[in-house]
Amino acid sequence: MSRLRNELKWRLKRGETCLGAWVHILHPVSVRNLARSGVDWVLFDTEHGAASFETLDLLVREVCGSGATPLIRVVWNDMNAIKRALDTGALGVVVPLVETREAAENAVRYTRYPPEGVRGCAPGRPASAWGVSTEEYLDHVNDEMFVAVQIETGRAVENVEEIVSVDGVDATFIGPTDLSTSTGHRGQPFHPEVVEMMRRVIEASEAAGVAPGIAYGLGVEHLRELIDMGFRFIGIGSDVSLMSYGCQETLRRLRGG
Ligand code: 3PY
Ligand code: MG
Repeated sequence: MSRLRNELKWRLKRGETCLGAWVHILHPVSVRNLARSGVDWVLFDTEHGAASFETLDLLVREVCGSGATPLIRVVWNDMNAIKRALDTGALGVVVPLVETREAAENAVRYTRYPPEGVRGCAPGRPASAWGVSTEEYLDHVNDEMFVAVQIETGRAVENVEEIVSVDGVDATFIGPTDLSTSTGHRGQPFHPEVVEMMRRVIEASEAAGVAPGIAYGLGVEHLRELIDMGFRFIGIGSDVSLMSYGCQETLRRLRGG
């Protein structure tokens, strides 16, 4: 079996739940430890995050082979943004603000080398990040590629059944902040009307064999509720929030209270 294997993709396909974390601390020691902490995926953010591709080139390889799948959220559903993201060695993308079937089809095409897609071909850097030959990378990467589309507007919810029907879409990934803001509930990411929209996305995704995902929850109890609602591709926090949580919990237990 190739070292280039995307456990996240195959586990979600089997109906499992996969938990991951966002990277804010752009340092190899922090990224390496996060990737080896037991999370199923690690997400670097180039939509709202500060990382440049020069930095990501060094950090993504800390995740390759760790057991966690390295993902990048791209700034936009753009062929060049996706090409540059995947050239770091990331084995999947999270695409923001996908609203139509056509946008989802494009996102998938941008991630695949021809003939399946239109990704420009220069496999040297991503193959080296994984420690495999360019031949091995080319042989496996189209099949191992993971694509999550963010559902975060009313229009996207209206079109969700069409969006999840696109071959190659592995997961939906609700952005509660954008979804609530764009539907008149700014500051209330889990307003009951927003939660109703989330339920529709979960149902449509599962019916199409796509994993329903969500970017974040509001703490451990709430994350448990989100799992019980049916989400299976879930952000449990960031390196920063998890470090704070670990510190606060440890101190609480030692000091009581
Ligand atoms: C959102 O909430 O809109 C996101 O994209 C993830 O935080
Ligand atoms: Mg968003």
